[in-house]
Amino acid sequence: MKHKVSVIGGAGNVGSSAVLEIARRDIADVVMLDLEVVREKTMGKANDTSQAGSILGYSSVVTGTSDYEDVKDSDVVIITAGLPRKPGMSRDDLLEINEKIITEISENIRKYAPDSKIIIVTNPIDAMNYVVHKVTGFPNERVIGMAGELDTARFRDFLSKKINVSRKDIDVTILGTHGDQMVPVLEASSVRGIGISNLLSDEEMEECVQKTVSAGGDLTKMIGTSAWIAPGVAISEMVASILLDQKRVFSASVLMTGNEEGYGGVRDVCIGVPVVLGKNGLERVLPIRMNPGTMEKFKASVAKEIEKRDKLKVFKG
Ligand code: TXD
Repeated sequence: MKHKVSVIGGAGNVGSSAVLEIARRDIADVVMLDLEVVREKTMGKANDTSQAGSILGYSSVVTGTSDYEDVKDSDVVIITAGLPRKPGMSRDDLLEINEKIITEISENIRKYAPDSKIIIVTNPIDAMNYVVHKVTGFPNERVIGMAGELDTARFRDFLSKKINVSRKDIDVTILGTHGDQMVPVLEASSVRGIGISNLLSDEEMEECVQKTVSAGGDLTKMIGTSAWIAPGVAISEMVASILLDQKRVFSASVLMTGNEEGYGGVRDVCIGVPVVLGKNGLERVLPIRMNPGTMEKFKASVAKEIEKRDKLKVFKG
């Protein structure tokens, strides 16, 4: 049976990039949903993606719509709707406006695709993930946030350039909030199992960490809006792992319950941790033995995210 994936905010930059990446893997039919006012544009982008399939040889059916009826029976719903950052803005500047948008979308997903798994991408991602959880009431396994996969991709890129080895052979994990207080875990970063501290000085590692932390803002300055190519690819990898039950490991944002091993009992906040994604969505949070310094940074990152969560309408009630 062919799978179905819907992308809410599909006519936007990240949405349409994700749609193309999912379609070209031929793993699902894809529905692009966006606002009524951009319905023509959404349908045009869907046609464009469909026509690319004639050249690339994929048969995924891609449709554009502004009607939630078309989202029915989706296996996975991706949310990329909302405002992106403009140069100089922080991700947190988007909190209030995007909470409204995400609340409305979550209500629609609950109504039209109650059995779907949701990947939330809209910033500030961990807080928006919390909103989706609360509004849909879906179990933890079925609501996952994408940001860590993008951050790890950036970290791997910077490390590969510094060490001068292929990105493919670099493994890293990033914990915490998607933002200035993300926590790249140096003791869990390696080139084919060789810890990066064997290959780089402390200063060089720190330089790669700093570049990773500022990568999103740097790109926003250069492009004039936030990035979409790597985000679209990252989303499609997560979707593939779920639909094909690949059980691949990602840094991703999940609602912590306090029972996950190794994270100091963090609960009722969404935060980035290493996870396994398979047919059930979130299958497992992997434990990680952090150095004391990393644990301190992780706790600071969680504290920062809790401040954000506390500002949400959905939390304050
Ligand atoms: O790693 C990550 N998580 C991120 C997240 C990486 C890159 C971008 N990140 C965030 O994704 C970014 O900060 C934004 O919050 C979202 C979407 O970014 P994008 O660059 O795609 O923004 P666009 O191009 O403005 O697209 C947003 C689309 C646009 O087509 C709007 O019409 C639509 O969202 N939109 C809606 N669709 C449906 N329903 C509602 N209510 C709605 N409101 C806006």
